[in-house]
Amino acid sequence: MTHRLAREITQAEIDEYRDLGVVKLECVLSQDWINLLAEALEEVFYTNREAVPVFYDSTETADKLAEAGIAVLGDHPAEALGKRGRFLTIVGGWTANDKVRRIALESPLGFIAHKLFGSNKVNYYDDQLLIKEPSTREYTAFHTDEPYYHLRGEQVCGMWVSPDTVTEDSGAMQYVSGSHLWGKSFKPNAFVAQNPLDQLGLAEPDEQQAPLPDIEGNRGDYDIITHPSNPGDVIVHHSNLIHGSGPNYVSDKTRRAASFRYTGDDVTYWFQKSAPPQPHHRHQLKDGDPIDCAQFPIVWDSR
Ligand SMILES: O=C(O)CCC(=O)C(=O)O
Repeated sequence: MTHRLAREITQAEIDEYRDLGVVKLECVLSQDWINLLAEALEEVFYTNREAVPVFYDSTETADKLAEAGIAVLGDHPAEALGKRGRFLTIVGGWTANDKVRRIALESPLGFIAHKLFGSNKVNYYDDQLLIKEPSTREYTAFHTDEPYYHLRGEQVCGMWVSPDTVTEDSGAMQYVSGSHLWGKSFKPNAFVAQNPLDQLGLAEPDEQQAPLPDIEGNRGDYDIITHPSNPGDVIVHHSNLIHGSGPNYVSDKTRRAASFRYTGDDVTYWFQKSAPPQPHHRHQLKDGDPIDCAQFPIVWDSR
């Protein structure tokens, strides 16, 4: 297993991350990490799901919301798909699966965060693992990650990695370019619908947060970057950047992905009441504390 990147990160890529809030680093992960990720996702979703701390069947959630009269995101081509696939999500996979843990803590992802942040120290925060099975209708509604985290600071990113070739049709990630610089904090949403969680009674309201605008319904008004990806690519986004994805319209390919979250020097712990509670987040730190502890291990240190 190589702990080095397959190639150097360029200054242009660092600038792109800072200016747009997202950069796709092509061909940076070696095949052994990609294979390990494919095995890890298979294990956590299909053979050992009971072990993970947080599991959502977002297709089931979408159906429940629709029954309750909530407008779930959808479109005609997605509704016309044949046998319906599921949109499944896990949070905290690294606490339950050794392979996810190895990728999170030992792969070159920590080094990538160090390069993009310009940070001397990098901590691992958590992961979200996502599967859109063949013919999955559900969108991932546009959102930012910041309101789901108990953190303050600029140096927080998600690294989206797939062991599959992901096309526009199979749910490639989409990002609202530059939105990390809007200076706003947005309410978290239910992922399959644009409604804020607090409106659905699923999170505490936070008066500092605004509802997200309807980006999906007004796509022409925004600069949306779509990033199809190949195995070996790592797409890094700022935690305040608005992002989402479409259905998996492909009938014979699962779209598997992991989003690994890292933080840099300027980040401290802050309890966030809007964040859905998660059993593996133990809240032993106080607001303003540095986040170094077993829950958020240091993965890069050049101090
Ligand atoms: O894969 C998706 O559809 C969503 C991923 C995401 O929200 C993230 O990486 O933070």
